[in-house]
Amino acid sequence: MPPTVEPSDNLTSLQSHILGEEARHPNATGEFSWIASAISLAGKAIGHKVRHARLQDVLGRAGASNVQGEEQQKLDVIANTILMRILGTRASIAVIASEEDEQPTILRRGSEGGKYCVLFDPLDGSSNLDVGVGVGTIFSILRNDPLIPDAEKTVCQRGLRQVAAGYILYGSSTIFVITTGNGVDMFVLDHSVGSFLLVDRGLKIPKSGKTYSVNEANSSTFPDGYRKYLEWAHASGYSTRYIGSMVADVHRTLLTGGVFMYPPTKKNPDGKLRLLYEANPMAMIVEQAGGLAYSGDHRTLDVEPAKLHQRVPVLLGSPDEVERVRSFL
Ligand code: AHM
Ligand code: MG
Repeated sequence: MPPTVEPSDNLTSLQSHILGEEARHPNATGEFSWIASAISLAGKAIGHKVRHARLQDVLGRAGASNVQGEEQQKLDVIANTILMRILGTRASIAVIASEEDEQPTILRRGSEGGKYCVLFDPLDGSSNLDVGVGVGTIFSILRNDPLIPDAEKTVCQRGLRQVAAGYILYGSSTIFVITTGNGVDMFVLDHSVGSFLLVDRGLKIPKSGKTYSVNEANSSTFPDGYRKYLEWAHASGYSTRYIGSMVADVHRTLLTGGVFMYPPTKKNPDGKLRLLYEANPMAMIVEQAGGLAYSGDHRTLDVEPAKLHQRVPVLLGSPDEVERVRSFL
């Protein structure tokens, strides 16, 4: 008897899903799906490196610091190179900007067909790599404004203007989460077929959830309101979960509810996380899933960026829980 394909078998790949979405827009050129396929290919290549890190001796420090004074891991550099190389081949990308590079890279001008800017953190949470904890790639896609000659100014757009955003989590499975402004879809890498396959469409974050995720060791230097919230959460039967890897912490919050935060601290008075390639893409995903995301008093997606590596405080998650934290601030 020939093998059967059950209706429940998952056969929708990321590629076909994006092509299908594009086909619904009469003016779509297919360029966006080329970018999504580049990011998915880079995700597979980076995921492979992450899984084999211990075997291939690519764990540990690269011996250099990035522009933000943070020590680069060998895999930060490898992941950055993989993304740069693969995205560099896509004809519609004008500018790419990475957490690891001081300045954005101009690939081509608007007059040469450059329509999009891609911003990314190639390997977020990389200090966790040596101990086998989940890490991730975060990306944000913006339209290129051909009238702005300066690359840094071109990428300094408010999060509301993102065309798409997402992350890849290299955890116990490799998970690709993306939004193009029409809900949030989740894919899992099936190594046997080599594709990210659709596992959830129109993902919704739970409205509430009794979990908070924050580096509580910094709490003595948090602004008062956060400390009061934590006291309230302790007294109200909340649990704490903190991996210290934003992609993994946000992914858990998205699926099971609760709140994730990186408040201002004495060491990082503006917060630690970067607006353009960490806070904004995560805020778009969380909002598209029905959650909320704030940076200080402002909705994160409303913050006007002043520079590429700008940091902002982050508070995101289930709507009820984010509002609760805000009521203390
Ligand atoms: P990175 O981009 O240098 O990896 O730093 C960002 C990471 C996030 O993944 C995580 O949320 C945060 O730093 C953890 O910081 P801390 O160790 O201060 O709690
Ligand atoms: Mg990061």
